[in-house]
Amino acid sequence: MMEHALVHRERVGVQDFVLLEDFRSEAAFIDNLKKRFNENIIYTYIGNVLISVNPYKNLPIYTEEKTKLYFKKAFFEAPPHVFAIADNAYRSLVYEHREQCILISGESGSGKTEASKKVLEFIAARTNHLRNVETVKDKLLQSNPLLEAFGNAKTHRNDNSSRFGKYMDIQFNYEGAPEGGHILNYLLEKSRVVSQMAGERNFHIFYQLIAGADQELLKQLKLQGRPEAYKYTTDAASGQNQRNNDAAQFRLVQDAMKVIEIGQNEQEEIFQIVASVLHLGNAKFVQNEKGFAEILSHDANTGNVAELLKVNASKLREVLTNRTINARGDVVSTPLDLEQAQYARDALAKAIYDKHFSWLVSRLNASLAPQNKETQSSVIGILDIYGFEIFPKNSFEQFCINFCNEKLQQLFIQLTLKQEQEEYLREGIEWEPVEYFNNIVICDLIEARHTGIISILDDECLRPGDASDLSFLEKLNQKLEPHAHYKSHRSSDVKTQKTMGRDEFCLVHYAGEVTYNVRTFLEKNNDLLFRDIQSLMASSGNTIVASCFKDVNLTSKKRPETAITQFKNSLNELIKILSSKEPSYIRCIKPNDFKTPMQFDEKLVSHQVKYLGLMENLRVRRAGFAYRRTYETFLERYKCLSVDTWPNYKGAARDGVQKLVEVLNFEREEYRMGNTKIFIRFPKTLFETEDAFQIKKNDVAAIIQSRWRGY
Ligand code: AOV
Ligand code: MG
Repeated sequence: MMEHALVHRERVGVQDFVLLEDFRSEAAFIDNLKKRFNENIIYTYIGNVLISVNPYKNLPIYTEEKTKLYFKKAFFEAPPHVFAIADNAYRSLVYEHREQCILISGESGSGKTEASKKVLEFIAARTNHLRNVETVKDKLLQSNPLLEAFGNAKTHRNDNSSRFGKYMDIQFNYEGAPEGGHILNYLLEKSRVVSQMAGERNFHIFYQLIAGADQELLKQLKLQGRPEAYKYTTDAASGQNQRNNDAAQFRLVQDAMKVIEIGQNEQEEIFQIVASVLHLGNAKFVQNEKGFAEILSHDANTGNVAELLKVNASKLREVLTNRTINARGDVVSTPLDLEQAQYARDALAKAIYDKHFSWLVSRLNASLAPQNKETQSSVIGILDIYGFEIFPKNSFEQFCINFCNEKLQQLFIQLTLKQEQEEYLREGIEWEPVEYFNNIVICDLIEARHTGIISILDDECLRPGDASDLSFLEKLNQKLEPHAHYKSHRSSDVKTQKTMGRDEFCLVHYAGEVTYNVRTFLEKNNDLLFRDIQSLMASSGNTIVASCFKDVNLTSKKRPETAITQFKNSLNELIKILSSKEPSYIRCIKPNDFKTPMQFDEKLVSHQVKYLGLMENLRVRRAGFAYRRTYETFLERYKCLSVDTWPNYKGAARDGVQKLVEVLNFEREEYRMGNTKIFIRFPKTLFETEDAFQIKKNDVAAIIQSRWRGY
């Protein structure tokens, strides 16, 4: 016999948070998530927002059979799923011609990248029957392992952590067949190339190449088959298992390159670049009698770099140990001390890797570009970007990442409220305004022209003379101190005074307080590479390296844009793109810090529920009506509850529903009749209706085979 609705609800919770009796209680919210998690149900809705809790184990919910279950289904017709989001977006695009984007957020390790892959896989399956999609689909799917090899790394939080932000458009033709794709990448964490926290690793590709290359390739790249041999990859201990895995992954990367049509020559050049970065890390400086850095002419490491990148070896040694300055027409060369030379070497390694990563993305884009350029394609965009980060010590990178999250939260607020308002308008129902926290004040604090943190930072970077990280902080303190979302050691609040260092400032983000250490802010924002290093690289015989460095205008007097300004501009571009599309949201939650299944840490989850703004989201959704369905759907389910509509009803669905609510004694304040939908204010009303239905159904169970999955 079917489980009674009430018992079922007790065990697996509600499938949409709007159906929680006590929608203001965070405890009830978390309890619902936990119940479901313990039953291996990782997905739950808040209206049309999908909440996903990382199960840290493979669940049988992505099979071909399950995939098909979501073809052409409305949200409530099947249990909540990332496939439902994907199918919904796909249908809106193809049948209603509204461009779509799927925004995936959540902290590191919460399952964003996995979710984005599921969306892509679903779309591949969904369009399988259409003509000529095979090659495009393969390329789209294979773009993931390729980018992950170069842009992901093992961190404490995630063994496969994305260290770059990614926005990918899938382009469809008029038939709804995928015909291409385009990727935008954001801010690769390039500092990882030269150093990693203890226990973390460099980007996967370094280890994959070392473990997976055959003897011939190793010889050609002058590599030893051990990551410990290289300074940039020594840190993370790697057992034999790890090595086998890296080797296997390397073969997948090579396969992916084939699918993407990256030819033999290009592959060679790519691996030469990866290898040259490893050799560069081992470059040895000695101190000469004058106290300056020197590289001995027989230093094999720089020799290898020069050979692999096809640049002049002695010139390379020279630019790594000297800096030429063009002072009013006079070219002066100054020798570097040891520390400066090491800095120059690391800066070069980071620049080569970072630029080559961007090159790889544009190479992918060339391969993913639609064959038929004539027709206008429409797109579904997928955003998988780094989540909010709060570390014990936060620097420039966290500042950029958290700023990005503020912007996306701002977009989320605007769009969810807007969507809600628009639905009310469409349905002819009066909109009831909702109070909510708008984080625009924090966005302004960071990016406002002339007065925001970014502007102050850029001013300090451009100021000649004694500008330093600390003078930057001083300016922040002077200009921002009274701001409600800014704190420093000078704050009037005694507790803040005591806990904050003299080289720190604190921002009260929407997701919580983060204390940033200003040291290295100027250097990272300036992101300077000495000119002579740059021009040497532009002369490289490796065509990828040459193209990466040559577009930098070496003669221009104008300073290039700072790192944060570039980031800000590309973010604002992104927001523009996203605002022009209809959004769907996937909010990912990490259940524990141990990357382990069946552990639900309530405190950890509670923190994420807060900073993802889920309670606020639910409140907005519930401000009006908890439940809404088209008249047809509602009638279809509940028609057996009135003799007027059962067993045969021929009239308009709206009239049928009107008859039903009269029989069911709905009070005036409990519901509204919109243009196409019924809106029910309280879950209780719906549950009573549903329970009445269940009781009735036991009588008529033999007659109706219900498709309902309302809970
Ligand atoms: P992230 O993208 O959100 O972190 P991932 O998507 O890489 O997180 O997920 C981390 C790991 O959790 C994966 O490698 C899987 O082992 C596991 N996982 C995630 N989702 C699922 C799922 N639906 N089913 C089974 N296992 C899953 V970061 O890129 O670090 O912000 O920066
Ligand atoms: Mg990721």
